[in-house]
Amino acid sequence: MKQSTFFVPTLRDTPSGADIISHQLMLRAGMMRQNAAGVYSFLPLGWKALRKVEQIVREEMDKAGAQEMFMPSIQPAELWKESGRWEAYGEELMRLKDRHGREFALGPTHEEVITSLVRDEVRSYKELPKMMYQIQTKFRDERRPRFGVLRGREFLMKDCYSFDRDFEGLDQSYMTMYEAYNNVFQRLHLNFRAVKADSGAMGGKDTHEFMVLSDIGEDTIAYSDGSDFAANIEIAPVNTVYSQSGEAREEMAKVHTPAAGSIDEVTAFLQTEASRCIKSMLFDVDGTLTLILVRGDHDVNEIKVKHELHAEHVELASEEQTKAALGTPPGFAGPVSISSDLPVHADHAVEAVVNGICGANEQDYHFQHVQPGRDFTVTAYGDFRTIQEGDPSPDGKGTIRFKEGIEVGHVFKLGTKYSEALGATYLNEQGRAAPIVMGSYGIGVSRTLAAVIEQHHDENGIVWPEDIAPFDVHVIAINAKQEEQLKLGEDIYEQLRRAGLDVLFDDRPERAGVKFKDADLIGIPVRIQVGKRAAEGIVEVKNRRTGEVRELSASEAVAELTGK
Ligand code: 9G3
Repeated sequence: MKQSTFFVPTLRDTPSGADIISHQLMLRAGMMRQNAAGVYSFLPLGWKALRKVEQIVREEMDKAGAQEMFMPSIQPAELWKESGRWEAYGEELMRLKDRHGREFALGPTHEEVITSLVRDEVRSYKELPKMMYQIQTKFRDERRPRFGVLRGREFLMKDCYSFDRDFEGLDQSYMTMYEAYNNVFQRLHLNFRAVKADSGAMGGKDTHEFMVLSDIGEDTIAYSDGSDFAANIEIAPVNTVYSQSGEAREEMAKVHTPAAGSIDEVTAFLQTEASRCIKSMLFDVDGTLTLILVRGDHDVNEIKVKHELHAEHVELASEEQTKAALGTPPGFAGPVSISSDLPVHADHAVEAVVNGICGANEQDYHFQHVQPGRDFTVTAYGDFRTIQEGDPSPDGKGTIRFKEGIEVGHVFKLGTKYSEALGATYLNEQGRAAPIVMGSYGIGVSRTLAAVIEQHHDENGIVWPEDIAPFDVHVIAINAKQEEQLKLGEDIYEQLRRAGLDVLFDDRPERAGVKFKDADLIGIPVRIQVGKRAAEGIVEVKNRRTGEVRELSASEAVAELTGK
């Protein structure tokens, strides 16, 4: 490809509104342009890079035995009504009507479509297991699209679905995909972790997210510095064993704490520490008001509340609900002398509190020297708090550290949630109808491309790993107005292309500085610079990552790059 014709509008300056490096560089290197918030065009250079990522994903899916197919983005609302998700999803689900007024969804994912396909076509256990995937545009109407394609409203996803006779089969499919994902992200030279995650609305039990470590990641990973434990902090389990202090237990006493509604205010006012406080928060748990207690230096984890209490819906009660149930604003809520039909669930750390402090369910009052079990009852203890840095790792090895991550992949064991909702059954060996057992596996392909740039750039621009660089070699005629430089550059360009390499040739009559800045932005790993010594047939071979420059004859350079 000659740059005199290539459509690659590079930018000198950082565009406003691009806050992260991958977004900035994808715009500055002329890889993409925004059409609307969260909606992008991939220009030729960006599209080439995107297809290289896609190709690695495709190769690993095919190797894993998945069959590529392609499903529509326009999905009949009926399917989403059958699965119950038409109502469940709000404004994020993009909807449209056809000319006859029929309702459709613009596909954010394809469980409904593929399950209805399999329902209609798969009859017998002999046809299972099956694994199908597609690489397709998804639509999700994010309220605040940002960070370029990292959180867009139209993006490229590889979504794969497995269909098995039973859960052992699903375990096998899941492991196969899990390994394929490791291969994909290793081949993309990404520093990533597979972390235990929350299946959220998808149901099912096992699920892992593949996280690219990055400070701008929106997810937080809790990982151990002494083992390979890693989990999304949303679900990272805490199994710390707490020791009780040996101090003498004193009688509970009410104390006036004027306008001290927060833990910081109470600990400052009473000159005590947060670990002696008991934080009481009222939640609506599937319609039942429930008091959740955690130690003052810990945070309630709502996803854990949902799991521990096997609830579908968990939401912090409103101030009115708290006043009605406990007769006090949230800042002074507590578990002492409350109506017995209000369940109290406490995090394990609360059980070890001695002479604790909690709200007295009265404006401006707390209790001191409170003893769980003696002064209030706990319906049940459980793991309700978010893990913290410094906690012991749940596997007993090492200490927990936090790291931000970009979720580039997510694998789910769906079980029979969709096959039962849509009636996708098969006749088992006893001739009886049984629901197909499913898994679903996603990779954000355009998001992954951005993640590669997040991890592979320097102050001058992108530094592509060899395997996914949009071109193999960048040839530059430094002064294209100089006949022998342009001619030698063209010869090298043609020889490399004939050898099957993907070559970008900068034949533009631009100043050297412009050419080098563009080349650094675009980030092709190997560069051949044809300059002053062209007349002697000598060129410079430059390594974009290390900056190393070597002088070689044109033929040596070509031989080295073509391996001949
Ligand atoms: C929706 C909307 C947004 C969504 C979903 C549905 C995320 C939704 C989860 C998944 C699960 C897996 C197959 C590939 C791997 C991920 N956001 N999810 O289901 F209607 Cl608006 O997409 N799907």
